[in-house]
Amino acid sequence: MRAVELFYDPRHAIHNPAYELYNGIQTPYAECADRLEVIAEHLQQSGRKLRRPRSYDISHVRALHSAPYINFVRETSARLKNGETLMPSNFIMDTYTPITGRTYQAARQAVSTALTAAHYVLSNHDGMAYALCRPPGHHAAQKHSGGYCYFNNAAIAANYLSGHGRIAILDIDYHHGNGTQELFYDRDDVLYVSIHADPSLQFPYISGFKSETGEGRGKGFTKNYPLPLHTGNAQYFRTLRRAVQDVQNFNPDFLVISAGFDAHEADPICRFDLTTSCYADIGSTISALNLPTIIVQEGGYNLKTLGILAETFINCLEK
Ligand code: Q9C
Ligand code: ZN
Repeated sequence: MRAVELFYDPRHAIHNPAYELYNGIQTPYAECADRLEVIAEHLQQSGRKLRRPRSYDISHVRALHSAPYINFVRETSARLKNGETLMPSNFIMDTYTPITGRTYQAARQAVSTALTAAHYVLSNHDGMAYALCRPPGHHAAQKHSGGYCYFNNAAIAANYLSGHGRIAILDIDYHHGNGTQELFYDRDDVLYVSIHADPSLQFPYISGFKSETGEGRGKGFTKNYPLPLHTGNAQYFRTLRRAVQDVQNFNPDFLVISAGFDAHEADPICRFDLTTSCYADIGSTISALNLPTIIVQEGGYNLKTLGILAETFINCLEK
């Protein structure tokens, strides 16, 4: 049995925008602080210890995100008063990713949580570490962001680990991780494999098609598995087996999982039909790869099911 260390920073809750815009109408913010709170509480109640992450300096963020984009998030946060929300029109590609006075700080802490998990597996090769990150990250690209994300936690952790070996990123969030794909598109030392909803119908719309396979040295090191709406356990699991085969063929030294729970049937903003048992199978399949692995929290929006999904997934990772 390989234990999963959990890293969690309660200060994620300082980023809590009041609304997102959907077709121009203000709707409650789906990527709310309670998402991580219900996961953390559930895991603690089932007897698990949550460890505090350490802080990392800005150089890790600068390694992947452009200075103008980082400055935009920092300066915008700095000039907003408590309770003020700005729906940015520059640098942010949608109306789901507002900035508040505390967004920059929370986004930096989420990066630190992912880096702490990466640091843990560097010194514990048999171990696994789960970064309970919020805000999520996989839609954050070099020069802009969107989809509730600001800095790309998983990509920054992967880039840090890439100083120590070959990295495979497996993204099981319902949405394509356009930011992660873009950041490693021309690299052959970081494989990006994603299973997600057909982007011609679902966010982020612009990427995640099968034809996108990388460029230059990175050709062949991006793999996309778009699936139709209402994909169920059987089709998902068949696809997961293929994705895992890609990971094995690459022969990585470290594995980074971008873990969204939004492909579950009860997710309020997504449209796959996976049941809870599918997350058990995903956990077991990842565990069987037997690699030093970090899990980075991405999406998942049903407050009633998130706790049990995280617990199920972690239990099977440990088997
Ligand atoms: N009102 C992540 O899962 N679309 N981001 C919202 C529903 C945006 C998802 C539309 C989806 C972004 C990390
Ligand atoms: Zn998602």
